[in-house]
Amino acid sequence: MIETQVSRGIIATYFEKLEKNLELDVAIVGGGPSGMVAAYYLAKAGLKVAQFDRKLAPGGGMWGGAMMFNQIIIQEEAMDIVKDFEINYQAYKEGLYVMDSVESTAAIIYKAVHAGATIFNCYSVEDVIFKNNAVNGVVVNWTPVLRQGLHVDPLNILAKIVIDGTGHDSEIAATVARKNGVKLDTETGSVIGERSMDVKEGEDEVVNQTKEIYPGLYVCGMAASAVSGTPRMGPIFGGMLMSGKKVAEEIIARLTVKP
Ligand code: 48H
Repeated sequence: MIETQVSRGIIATYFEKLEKNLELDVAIVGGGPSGMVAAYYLAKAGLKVAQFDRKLAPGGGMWGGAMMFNQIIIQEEAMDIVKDFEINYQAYKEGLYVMDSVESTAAIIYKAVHAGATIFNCYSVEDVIFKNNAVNGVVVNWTPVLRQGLHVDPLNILAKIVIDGTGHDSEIAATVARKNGVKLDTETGSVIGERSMDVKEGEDEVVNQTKEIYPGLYVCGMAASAVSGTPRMGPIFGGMLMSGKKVAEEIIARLTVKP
């Protein structure tokens, strides 16, 4: 009966997908623009990558543009990435370009999945796997379970590398430091917290601070700004895209065996 086949098709293939992703090269926490861009380049390089986002729709803060005006600004330096994602754009002024935020977000998600990344939406990463003084994977649970405060234990997913792309809260870096009493690679050894707005410095620093901050744990996007205590930059998204590409390139160089 078609009724059973519809259910069976969904259940069987979903569990196949989940099982295939229990051991990853890279687990990306957060499906904002920086994490999604990283997912695309990592998957394109042939790495096994899955992305976990607590919301129903990944895309983070990109859908809404600024104050729900659904346009975003990107600077010249990031336009090669915009072209990789085949997003339509319009030149504005002084090396700045304007894009539709909904098209941009949809394009990044679509390309990441087509390149081979798997997205698990409605998943919250509540902890990491921490062994031998390194991050070795993520601990996941359903977002609705956590929101309801239900006492349900999580599942574990191993990964050679974990990326914290959780945005302003840099949740994973904060959890690693707090739970394990370890020092991160920041000026204070802990999460410093983002500074107030400075567009130029914020954009430069989000890329500079994209790095491995603890063995096995990288930060990108706003999480990199928050961890390192550099300024926010407002609704300009070039830094997010460049941060995502940078973290992917560093990990590809590390995990890909050269012929
Ligand atoms: C699963 C989680 C968890 C968790 C969070 O904030 P984002 O859009 O991320 P970025 O850093 O790629 O982009 C930042 C940009 O959107 C922005 O806010 C800018 C440029 N602000 C500048 C300014 O001045 O304000 O997305 C993060 C994603 C979200 O989708 C969350 O749902 C998800 O991460 N997330 N997913 N487990 N523990 N924590």
